[in-house]
Amino acid sequence: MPTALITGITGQDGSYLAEFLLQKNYTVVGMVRRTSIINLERLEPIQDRISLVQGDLLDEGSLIGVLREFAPDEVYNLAAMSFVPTSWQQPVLTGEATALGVTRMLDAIRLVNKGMRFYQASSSEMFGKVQEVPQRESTPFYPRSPYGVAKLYGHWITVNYRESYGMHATSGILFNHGSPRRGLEFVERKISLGVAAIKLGQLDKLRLGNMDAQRDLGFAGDYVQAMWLMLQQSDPQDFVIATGSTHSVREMCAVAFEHAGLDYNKYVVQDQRFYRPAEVDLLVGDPAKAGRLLGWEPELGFKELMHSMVDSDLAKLQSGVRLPDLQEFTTVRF
Ligand code: NAP
Ligand code: F7E
Repeated sequence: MPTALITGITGQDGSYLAEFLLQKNYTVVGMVRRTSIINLERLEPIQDRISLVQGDLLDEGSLIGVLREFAPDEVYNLAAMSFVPTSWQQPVLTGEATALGVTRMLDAIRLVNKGMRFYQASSSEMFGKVQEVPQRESTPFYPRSPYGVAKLYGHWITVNYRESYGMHATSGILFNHGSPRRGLEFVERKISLGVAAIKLGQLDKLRLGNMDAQRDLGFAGDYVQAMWLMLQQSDPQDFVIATGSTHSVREMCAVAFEHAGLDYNKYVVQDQRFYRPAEVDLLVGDPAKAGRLLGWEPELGFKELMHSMVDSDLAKLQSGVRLPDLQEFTTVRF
């Protein structure tokens, strides 16, 4: 059975991808960085079926060691500093992990065994100030944050290693995707958790930034399947993965609050602290190439996703699961 190495396995996508590959009978190895508190919450249901190994995208020697020890057939590079606002506060760290980290992994593969297949988690943030609507594989890039710039470097170095060394290296340009496992700071999760907390009388107001921004939002569980499909192609190519529809942050609020029987106008407060130095106003992808060549299409729709996230957060809060102090969570700028 093939072996897959997943960097970023402790993150949202890493946990869904690990589950998906286990179902396909892969041996799954996850690379985790050293932290003072062990953070394997998303992996709890599958922890005894995967191997975890320490490594960090900032340290090429650790990557070479992991590749030598486990000899994976496929490497999924999902690790990154992935939160856009932090990329303005820590632009150099973002460049080290999200940009140069990709080169470190590609170069480690080149040195150990360039026959390993490589997936790079690229992002619709590379389109930034969009040059075309909808965005497709041929749309010119115009990133609007240090994160977007770092991802663009990761994208081009993946293309470059493919063309320079004949490696099976693929860049998946994924549009926003969430789930009940989404980090609390990303807008759709901040909304679902806020709705649940307000419904249960644990929070008065939800503080948000720009509610006019529009995003093409799908379900992470659907998107990890596209990652795997890309690595099964005989010819490595880049793909846009998206739903093809877009929704404003205001619409996300309307759908989520309404699901809990609430009117968002009474609870949402716009707060300048959550606005960004440069915004990405509109993202909407064209997944036609993925449909045609991979046979991929998303299953869970926007409303169903928002509803499932609200239901999950209601259940978590009702069962007494400890989440960060809610007032702090909605006012600290992240
Ligand atoms: P996430 O939940 O933030 O997970 C990021 C992962 O990267 C975590 O496991 C984190 O480890 C790890 N990581 C960060 N820095 C690292 C380093 N220096 N060395 C090793 N591991 C490191 O992100 P996600 O939503 O699952 O996204 C997965 C990937 O897809 C990311 O590259 C993201 O930029 C990209 N992407 C995401 C979306 C989306 O909408 N979700 C869309 C397009 C692209 P810790 O647990 O230790 O922090
Ligand atoms: O913001 C607006 C904000 O932080 C979405 C990452 O997974 O997807 C994600 O990046 C929009 C922006 O995601 C708040 O201004 C309003 O326009 O949820 P987000 P993102 O920046 O689109 C891409 C594809 C990735 O690759 C990234 O890794 O929502 N917004 N009010 C807010 N956003 C946040 N976070 N918090 C607010 O209060």
